[in-house]
Amino acid sequence: MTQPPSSTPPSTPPPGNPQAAQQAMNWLHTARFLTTAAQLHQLPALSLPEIAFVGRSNAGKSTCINTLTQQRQLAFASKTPGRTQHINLFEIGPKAQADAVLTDLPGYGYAAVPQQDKLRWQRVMANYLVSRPNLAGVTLLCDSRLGLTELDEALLEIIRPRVEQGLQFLVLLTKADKLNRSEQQKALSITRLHAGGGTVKLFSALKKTGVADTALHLRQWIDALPAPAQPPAESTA
Ligand SMILES: Nc1nc2c(ncn2[C@@H]2O[C@H](COP(=O)(O)OP(=O)(O)OP(=O)(O)O)[C@@H](O)[C@H]2O)c(=O)[nH]1
Ligand SMILES: [Mg+2]
Repeated sequence: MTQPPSSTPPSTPPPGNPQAAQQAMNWLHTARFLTTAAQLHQLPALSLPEIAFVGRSNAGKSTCINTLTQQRQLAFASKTPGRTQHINLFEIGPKAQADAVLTDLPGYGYAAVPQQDKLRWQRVMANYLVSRPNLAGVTLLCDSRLGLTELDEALLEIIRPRVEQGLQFLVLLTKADKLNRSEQQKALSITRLHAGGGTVKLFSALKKTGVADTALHLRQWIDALPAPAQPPAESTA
C-alpha cells in the first residue's frame, strides 16, 4: 500500500461555497467498507445511489477515494498497477441511515494482463456501467499526463445512453501535481473537448488539488436525486 509522497498546502482556490464543501468533506469522511465482490453477479442489489470510480489501471482511483474520504487505507492503493482486483463498495452517510455508496473498480488497460483477461474485464465493466440499476454517477479518472485514452473514450461511449437519461459523470485529471500550470490548463482544455461538454477537474491527492471541489460535486449529485419513495404511512384508523 503506497500513498503519494507527503502533502503540501492546497494549490487550487477553495470552491465557491466553502461551508457546503466542508459539509461534503465531512459526509465523505463517514465512509466505511460495505462489501467486496470478485464478480458482478456477487454485488448485492442496493437501493442506495452508487458512485463508481473507474479508469485505467494506476490512474489513482483508490488513492482518490482515500483522499476524498480522508482515510489512509480505506481503498487499497499501490504503485503496482492492477492492485484493485475486486469491486469494493463503501457506504457513506450517518451509520443508521447511509445515503450513498462509493465503488472502487479494478482498472483497465494494464499492459501486463493477458489479452483474454483484459477483454473479460472490459466486458464486466461495460455490463456494470450499463446494468447496475442504482448507478447514479460515474467518476472517470485519468492520469493528467495521458489524458483520455482510447479505452476511456470507449467507456464514455458505453455510458452515453445513460448520461442522456440522467446518469451523472465527471472526469478527474489525476496526479495534477506532475504538471506545471500551463500543462494543467492544456490538459483541461483538451480533455473538456474530448469529454463532450462533461465536467472535467484537475485532481491531486498529493497537493489536495480539486478535493473539496470534487466532494461538493458528488454531494450535489446525491442531493439532486429524487427523494426515495417513503413506505406508506400506517393507518391509525
Ligand atoms: N504524484 C501523485 N501520485 C499519485 C496521485 N494519486 C495516486 N498516485 C500514485 O499512483 C499510484 C496508483 O494509485 P492507485 O490509487 O493505486 O491507482 P488505481 O487507479 O486504484 O490502480 P488500480 O487499482 O491498479 O486500477 C500509487 O503509487 C499512488 O501513490 C497523485 O495525486 N499524485
Ligand atoms: Mg485501485
